[in-house]
Amino acid sequence: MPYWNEKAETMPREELEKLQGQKLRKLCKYVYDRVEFYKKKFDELGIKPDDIKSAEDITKLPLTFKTDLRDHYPFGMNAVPLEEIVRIHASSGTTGKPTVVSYTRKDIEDWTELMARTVSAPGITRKDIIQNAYGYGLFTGGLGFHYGAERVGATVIPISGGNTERQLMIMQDFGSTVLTCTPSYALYIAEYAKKKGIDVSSLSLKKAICGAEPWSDNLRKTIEESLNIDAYDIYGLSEIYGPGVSVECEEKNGMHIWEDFFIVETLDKETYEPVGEGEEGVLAFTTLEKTGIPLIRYITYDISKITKEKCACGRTCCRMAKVSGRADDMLIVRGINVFPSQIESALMEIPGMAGYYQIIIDRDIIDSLLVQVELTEKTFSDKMSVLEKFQKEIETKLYNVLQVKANVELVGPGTLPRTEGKAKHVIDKRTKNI
Ligand code: DLL
Repeated sequence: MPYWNEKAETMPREELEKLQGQKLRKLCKYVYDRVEFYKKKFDELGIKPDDIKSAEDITKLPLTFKTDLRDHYPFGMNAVPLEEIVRIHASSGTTGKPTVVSYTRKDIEDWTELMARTVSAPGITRKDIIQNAYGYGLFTGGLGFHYGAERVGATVIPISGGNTERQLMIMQDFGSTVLTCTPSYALYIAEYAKKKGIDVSSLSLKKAICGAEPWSDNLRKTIEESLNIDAYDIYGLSEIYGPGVSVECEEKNGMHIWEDFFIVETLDKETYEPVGEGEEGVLAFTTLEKTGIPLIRYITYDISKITKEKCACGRTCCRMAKVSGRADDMLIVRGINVFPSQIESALMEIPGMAGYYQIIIDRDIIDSLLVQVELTEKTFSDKMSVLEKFQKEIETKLYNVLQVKANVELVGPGTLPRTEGKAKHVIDKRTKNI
């Protein structure tokens, strides 16, 4: 198994949890002394850093929300003066100001270590040529992968996202063995290759590490088949460095969370009380090593579940299941909770769909849910009566999953928007009517 840091990755759990406790104690003192926001929170709860003795004491600590970062925009939650900050990243939200994250030199060094482990876990080595099609810039994907892949000693092509024609030319000419990009973009690259008549089996490409947005196992299958590769899921968020929080190993059985750097909790999405191991909830992360903007119990809104069972790869850190939705992305349509991920999962089981879809919600007197589904050339050329039957079948399937009626509109190949970054699957027009 290609460990990057065998000692850290296979540490017995007991030792790991002890280490987490020691680091947590140190972190509490660090933030109490340096971050006004946390000092105030600790004081309000009547806790002192010394009250924290072990990793289990984490539940005594305050929660941190994205709004806290926004309220202290851009640098108000930093634990060090700007002279010690060597890099800034930011993630653009749907509204207003971005969420800003500051990194010290130590943070960049730690993130590079995390990304080296992350790149290695799916079996990538210094022999690989990595075409890094995550965006370079304020987004963490490009530079995060770049540093980690270089540390491993792989050959990095810093191509960034976009210009798909050129992506394919470089892939052919340079013999890229690994593609790193969002699953939406991997799907588009596959589609483009097909359109251009490129025989994917003639490429050297073997693997892709895809993340930064939710994707179903069925979409994974489509990407793997259409590019003739293995695709691995990677999870992360800017607030917690960026990519490199967790990744699948070659077992493809959950994403390993690098627990010597983070304490992860699964919390009830309404009460934020801890739920049991294996139960779904919102993930919250505490950063054990960050010095620029350390975060305690940061609520991600991402819904997943955790297992601490040892993986067949030998790694001992816990694994998170694929993100099944976001607590704040849940759509309420006619009073029923609808997760976009449920729609994707159902659609991707249907042969004949191209992999692209869009969910449009509107309100006239009552809410309406429209799902536009893009078809492949082959399916689209079927007779009208066949298409009508197909449309009804999808509507029934969606109703069974969602328990709310969705109208389905079948659209022709190439109709729905493509993306080189994160896809926008949901258009909620109701906000303007309220
Ligand atoms: O997307 C960091 C990243 C870059 C991860 C490249 C993986 C690869 P943000 O832009 O801050 O950071 O967005 C973070 O994206 O809270 C999740 O909702 C979502 N997300 C990230 N990875 C996954 C994944 C980067 N594998 C937000 N599955 C997170 C589902 C994901 N959702």
